[in-house]
Amino acid sequence: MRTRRNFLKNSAIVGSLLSLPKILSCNVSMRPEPGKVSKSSQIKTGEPIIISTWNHGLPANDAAWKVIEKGGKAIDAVEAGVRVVESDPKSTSVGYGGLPDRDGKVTLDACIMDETGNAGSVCFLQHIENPISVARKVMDDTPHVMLAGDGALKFALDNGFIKKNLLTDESEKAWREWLVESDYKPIINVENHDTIGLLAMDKNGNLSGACTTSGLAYKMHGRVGDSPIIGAGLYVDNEIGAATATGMGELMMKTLGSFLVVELMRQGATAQEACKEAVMRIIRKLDYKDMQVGYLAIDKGGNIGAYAIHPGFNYALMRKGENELIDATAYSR
Ligand code: SD4
Repeated sequence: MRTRRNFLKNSAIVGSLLSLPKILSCNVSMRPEPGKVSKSSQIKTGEPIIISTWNHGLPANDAAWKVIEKGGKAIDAVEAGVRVVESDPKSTSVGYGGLPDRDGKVTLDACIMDETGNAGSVCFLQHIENPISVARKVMDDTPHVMLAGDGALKFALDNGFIKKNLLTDESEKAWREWLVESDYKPIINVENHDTIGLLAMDKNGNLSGACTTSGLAYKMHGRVGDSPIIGAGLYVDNEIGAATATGMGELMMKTLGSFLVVELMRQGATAQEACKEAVMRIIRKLDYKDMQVGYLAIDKGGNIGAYAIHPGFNYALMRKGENELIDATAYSR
C-alpha cells in the first residue's frame, strides 16, 4: 500500500539520487536503466556459473561446482571452493603453506558474502587452515562482520577449529632465503597464483562470493590487505552482481575496487566495462607501476568481466560443467 510515510521515504531517495554526481567516466557507456542488465546479455536463470582467480581457480571451481550441480546454494559453493586452495600446501599465497610475513608468521585474511548481503570476515588470523570457514561463522553466528588477530583466533578455537602450524618447510625455506637480503619488493603475477577470489551463481540465480589469502609475502607483521575488506577484495549485491579482486591490496583498498565494480554495473556498465573502469580509476589516481591488480565480476544476467593492470592475470571459468583457464585482458602491454 502506498502510505504517506512510504511516499516521503521514496521521494527522499529519488531526491538524493537526482543530486548524485554522475559517477561513470565517459569511457563507460550508460546502459538503458540503472540496475538493469540489458536483455541481450541475459542468460536464463538456472544456468549456474563460477569464476575464480588464477590457476588454482580450476580445482576451486571443481569443488564449488559439486555443490551447485546438486542444487546447492552459492554461499556453500564459494566456501567449499576456496577451502580446497586454503588446504593445499603447494599454494604459497593462500592458507596452509602460505608465505609468511617478514617475521616468519603466516597471517591470513578472508571474507565471504551471501545473496542477502550478509558478510563475514577475518583478518590477521594465524594458525587456522581454513579462514574462510571462520569468516562464514562470523557471518552466520555473530552480530559482527569482522574479527581480527587474537580475537579471531579465540573465536575460531572456541568454535572447534583446530590450531595448526601453517608454515610449511618449503615456505620457511623461502622466507629464510629472503631474509638474507630482506629486500621487500612484491612481484606481480607470482607463478600465476595469488589470492583466490571466487564468485558463484547457483541454479536459483543467487550470487555469493569468497576471497582468501595469506597476503603479500614478507609484508610487515600486522599488515592487512584488501581481501578481508568488504567492498575492496569482494562485494556481492544479489540484485546487481558480484566482484572480487587480486593483486596489490593497497590499490584496491584506496579505491574500494570491488564495491566500485558492482556500483558501476548498477549504473549500467557491463561486467567487463566495470572491471576495466575500476582498473582505470587506479591508473588515473595512484602509482601503479610494477603493481598488479586484477578484477573479476559476474552480473545478475550471468555475464562475466575480467580486467587487470598488467598482462598475466588469468582466471578459471566454469559453466555447463566445463572448467577452463582464460587470460584476462589488461591495460598495459
Ligand atoms: C593482498 N590482494 O593481501 C591480496 C593478496 C596478494 O598480491 O597478496 N596479492 O594484497
